[in-house]
Amino acid sequence: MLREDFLWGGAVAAHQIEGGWQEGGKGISIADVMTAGDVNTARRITDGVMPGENYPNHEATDFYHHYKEDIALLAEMGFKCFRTSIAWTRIYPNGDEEEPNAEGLKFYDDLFDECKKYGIEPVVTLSHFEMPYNFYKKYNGFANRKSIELFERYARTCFEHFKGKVKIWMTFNEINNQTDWHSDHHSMQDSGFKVSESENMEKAMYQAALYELVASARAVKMAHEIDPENKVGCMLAFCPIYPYSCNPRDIMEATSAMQKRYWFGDVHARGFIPEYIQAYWKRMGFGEMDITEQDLIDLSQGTVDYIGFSYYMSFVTKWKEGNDGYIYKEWEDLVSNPFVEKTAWGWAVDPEGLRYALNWLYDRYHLPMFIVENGMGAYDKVEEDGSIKDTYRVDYLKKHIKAMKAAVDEDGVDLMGYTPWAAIDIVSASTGEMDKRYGFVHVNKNNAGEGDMSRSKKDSFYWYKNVIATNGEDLESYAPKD
Ligand code: BGP
Repeated sequence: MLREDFLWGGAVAAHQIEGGWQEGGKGISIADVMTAGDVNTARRITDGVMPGENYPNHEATDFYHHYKEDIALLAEMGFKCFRTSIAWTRIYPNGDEEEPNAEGLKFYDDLFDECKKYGIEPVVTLSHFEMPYNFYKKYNGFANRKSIELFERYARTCFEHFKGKVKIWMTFNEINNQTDWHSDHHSMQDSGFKVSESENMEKAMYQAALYELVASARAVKMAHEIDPENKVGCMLAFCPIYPYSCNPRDIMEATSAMQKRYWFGDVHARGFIPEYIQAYWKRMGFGEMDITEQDLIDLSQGTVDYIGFSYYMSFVTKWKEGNDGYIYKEWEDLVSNPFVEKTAWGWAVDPEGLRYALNWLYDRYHLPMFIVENGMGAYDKVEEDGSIKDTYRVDYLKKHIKAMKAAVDEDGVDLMGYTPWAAIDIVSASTGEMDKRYGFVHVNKNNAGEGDMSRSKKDSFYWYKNVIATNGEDLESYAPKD
């Protein structure tokens, strides 16, 4: 059985939902300079906002103006919590002002008050792929030690200002995506710098991640000092990396790959830099990393209260002849899993992998677990009567909820909550599309930007409403339609 106080909800992120990119004194963020892509076309990062380009996050789904209507819909589904992020650029438009922007703070005050009105607990990420563009331009983001101080300032403002309103926090969204350091996409989203501009790209990624982990630890410590009620988690993109076969070489290849992708979690939760990753840096001849005695103290004192993670898919890796050092390059070393199906965007659908993830993480950290993202991007069809029969979405979520319940009931995992991605349709982070949909609530807007932004309930809305009402016991029925 899931806990009585299980946090059922849904997740979104500021840049993918809010729009209002120039309202309320907001500054330009990294997401504001990312163009639209699609399943075959990568998003581009332009040098500032350029005329004639299509930037889907500028308007997104206009939650900035629709939030009351949207929160009412989530309340109707029975949400216990709502995961969103604060856009750093609404609070510190350029990332380095001395004083915060009062209008930005007010927007989130109003939003969190609206949630509270319905008894919905806000679950808030401080940094979800939306660092100030100026933070990149002027400081080179987390490639610069100065970033720690700037992030601390922002985090302190949030913890102090929203004290009492927000108690469940996360620092950096999917901090470990930058394991894929071969392009600027993840380094810009996760760390606010272009890894391609560095002399040694891999070393630069690790150094930025270290500064970020120190900034996170300082924020965790600060959150506890400001309000002992605060619970702060990390947020890992968890894609288990399976060995392709029982060939011992494949097993070791997968072990090494898991270390590269999850050392971030070890630092967050255990408070020290694991030996295996230090040994790897040495082996790669990176030389001294910039990490001080004080940083190490901060890491040990700022360990997280729970493990937040996203789960969409699993990966598989296979040893290649000659790779005796088990060097893992994510963009070259993954192979397809013949046992699982894939979404239209090629993401492996593997519910059992969620049970594996919960076991792996819980065994390692013995901290409460929180699944803060899980879902399937799909093309939805609006029928003539306006309904959306998204049985594939229900099917995906049902299988994953079963797997998560097995981890709790049969494996003893302590699970706090589940916030599928996404509560409402939003702009996709990887492709910038609207038509890669995840929501229980449909938003009438397509990839071309056409549509009146009206909201409507998909069939999954009624299904999820019943799941929440029965605390996950009934995964078959749908609540009565209105
Ligand atoms: C995670 C991000 C989200 C979200 C989700 C789905 O990586 O934390 O921001 O977007 O994945 O990915 P996408 O939107 O690319 O389909």
